[in-house]
Amino acid sequence: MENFPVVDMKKLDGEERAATMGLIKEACENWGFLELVNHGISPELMDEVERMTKEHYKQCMEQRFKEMVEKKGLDKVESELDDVDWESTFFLRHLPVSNIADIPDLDDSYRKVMKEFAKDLEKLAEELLDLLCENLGLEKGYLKRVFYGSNGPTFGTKVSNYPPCPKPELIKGLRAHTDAGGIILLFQDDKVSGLQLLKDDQWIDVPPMKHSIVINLGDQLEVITNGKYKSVMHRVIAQPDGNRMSLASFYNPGSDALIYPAPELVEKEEEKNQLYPKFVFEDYMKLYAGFKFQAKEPRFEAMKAMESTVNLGPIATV
Ligand SMILES: O=C(O)CCC(=O)C(=O)O
Ligand SMILES: [Fe+2]
Repeated sequence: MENFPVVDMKKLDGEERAATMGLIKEACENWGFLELVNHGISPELMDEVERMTKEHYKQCMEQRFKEMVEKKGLDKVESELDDVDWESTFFLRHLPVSNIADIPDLDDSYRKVMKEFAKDLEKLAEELLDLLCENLGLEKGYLKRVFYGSNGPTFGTKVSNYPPCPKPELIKGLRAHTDAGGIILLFQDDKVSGLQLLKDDQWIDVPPMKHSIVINLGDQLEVITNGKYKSVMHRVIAQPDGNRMSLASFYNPGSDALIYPAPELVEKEEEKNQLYPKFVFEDYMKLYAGFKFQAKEPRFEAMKAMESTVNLGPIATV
């Protein structure tokens, strides 16, 4: 089997640039996932983020998780559950407006480190969008502009812990889904594994690797690239031993951004019979909220049906 694509971003600066761009292209076309090393985010900062996230879990989240498990009887289930995930999470929003100051239980040093980490991730996300543009033959800045809408992109981090699970065959850490948004940057535990992606009908482990950032593509990039790149199903398997930490940062379009296939990527003969819809991102998110753990195709179909009843084009004045 082919190896999971690992991209050394340092090579983008030297004579291996073309080969590295080729690797990114291949990963986007065939995996929807890739793992970045030498991505420019300092290993010391990542170590701080990890240390503080694990400490915060112990101090503020673990007890709450155990009480939830007890209350719902999750440790005693006898058959597979498809409506619950074995995870403990909280969400930090960075853009358009940060909510870090409003999240209870975070100490000031953790807030400061997370802000710094988010700034670096935002920069990396935008750099990656331009690499994608280059590979797709789109003008530099195209994806960033599409995501901008009128208030800039939406960007946030889901901080998760997947505690040891006594029944991993019956409860998933996180059920299979594709991500709704744009580009996702994941800082995952380097010791406890669990993330898997679906490739050619097989679940494949995303290998833990110290100080790497795992990238995957969301539904919006599938629409904008007219299916040249696809969002890929993934899930987290809970482990019987060890607590897995992950920080998934979602760089998404702004709520009023208009999403549709880039005209350069639509073949002439496809124009009448477009595969993908045109919609406002927040409408997609409203739909996704209820159907996250289902296939994306019906979501695209529902947006198409909406498109035929709403005119998203310029308003005719004559
Ligand atoms: O925790 C992970 O590794 C993945 C999380 C994820 O896929 C998500 O939150 O959408
Ligand atoms: Fe996801």
